[in-house]
Amino acid sequence: MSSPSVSRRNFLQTTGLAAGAVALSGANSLHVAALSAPQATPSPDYTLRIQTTPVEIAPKRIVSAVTYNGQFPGPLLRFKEGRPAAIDIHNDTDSPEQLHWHGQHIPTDVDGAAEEGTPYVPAHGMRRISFTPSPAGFRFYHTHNRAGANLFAGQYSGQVGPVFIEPKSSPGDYDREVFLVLKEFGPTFSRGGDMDMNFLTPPTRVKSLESAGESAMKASLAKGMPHGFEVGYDSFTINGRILGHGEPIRVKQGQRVLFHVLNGSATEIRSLALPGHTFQLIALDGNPVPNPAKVPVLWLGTAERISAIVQMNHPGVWILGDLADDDRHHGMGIVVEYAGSAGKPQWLAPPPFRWSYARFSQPAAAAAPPDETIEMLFAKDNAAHEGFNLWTINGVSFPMTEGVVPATFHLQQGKRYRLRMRNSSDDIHPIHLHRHSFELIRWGGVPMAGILKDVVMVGGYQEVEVDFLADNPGLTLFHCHQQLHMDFGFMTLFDYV
Ligand SMILES: [Cu+2]
Repeated sequence: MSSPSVSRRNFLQTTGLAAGAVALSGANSLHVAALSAPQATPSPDYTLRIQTTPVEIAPKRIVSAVTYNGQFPGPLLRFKEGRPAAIDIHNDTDSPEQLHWHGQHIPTDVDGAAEEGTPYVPAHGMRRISFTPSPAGFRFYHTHNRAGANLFAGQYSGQVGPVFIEPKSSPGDYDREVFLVLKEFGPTFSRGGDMDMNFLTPPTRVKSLESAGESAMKASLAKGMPHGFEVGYDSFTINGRILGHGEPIRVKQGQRVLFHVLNGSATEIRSLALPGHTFQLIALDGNPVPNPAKVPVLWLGTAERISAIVQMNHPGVWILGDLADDDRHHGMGIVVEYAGSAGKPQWLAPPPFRWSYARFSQPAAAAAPPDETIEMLFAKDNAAHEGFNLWTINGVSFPMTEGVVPATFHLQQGKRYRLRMRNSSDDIHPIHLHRHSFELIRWGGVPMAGILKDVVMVGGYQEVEVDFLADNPGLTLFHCHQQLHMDFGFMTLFDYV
């Protein structure tokens, strides 16, 4: 996506052709044709090619990355809700790959997670996959390989691309759509030094979780352990370009611009503000929220998406950028330029603001009781695995095998489950459930309803409750989306019994 603005594509002709061919040939002749000419398959809706390519993030600043189709971000894939689609995934690299369709309710053989049993796309091989895209909204695709200590692998590289599944009917109260993918490059390991990530509301913590986490950390440091590894970056980009080196978003006064923002980071939580403007947030993780509300700042954990409309009513040349000065100075921003305005792009820090999903919830929410509640305690064992923090759910670290292991939690189809997640670490964890969406029930002590997501930030020493309906049988992966956390134990599996 060299330009942040993307026009609609017409990709429907291929599926139409395939359906026509079946109707004309009849069952018997189709069977014979399939046996005698297996190469005569219809063309796919999309072809993705995983390859190592140079990515120019600014003039003469080129990084080598594993990309989709030689570009970063990967191409925007538009699907129609409920219309089957076929995608050819070619892997031109030397390593088997997994392509995960994040946020979609699809079967395990195409979801793109080895832990669920999805076949790999072999090195120098290909897989054609077919599924019916669902649910409608802003989704994305990314690699699901474990990176471990390899900062060229997994989501540290360039394997991230946006997906938009068009709803059967669209409200469409906007003039144009702009997709933004936030992503860092140039990762390096560092030791500890937690960044200040105190932006969630309420700032209070659950005492018992805090004392458990703090005493575990103290005991580890007292034994002479260093802080576990963290990851930092030298380059920050929106749509693959460092601030000031990509095409500006050119707007006109009075326009309503719908931004679809994806945090494509492997590890970082990101923020975004546009001086003099507010965001009317209409969807979280692609799902319309019950209460579209105006906010001055967007916050997104890894893999979270926000769709928000900005009324362009403050002419000038502005930086739409991250609140962290250092990250913005190193590129995390994009210029918004009004027609008729000129000059150096301006940044103004927004007033202090705390993030809460509650703003977008149904008021006076009271969730129906679930059929069953599953308790989960998240904990960190500082630097316990070769200098990396080891993560546990209920005391168990997920094995680092990238294969199928027995599931820990067993579901019955049709039941509604509540996950009560308790975080005894000071890190914020963007928690992701595959192949299902969940509803936020309680977050930081506040009850809520009507917000459907597939990633939720669980604050340091906080508790979060979400409900989901077990309606998509098969192995289902649950993990923290922070690559360093998921790679070092922070995963578990559900199955259906
Ligand atoms: Cu985490």
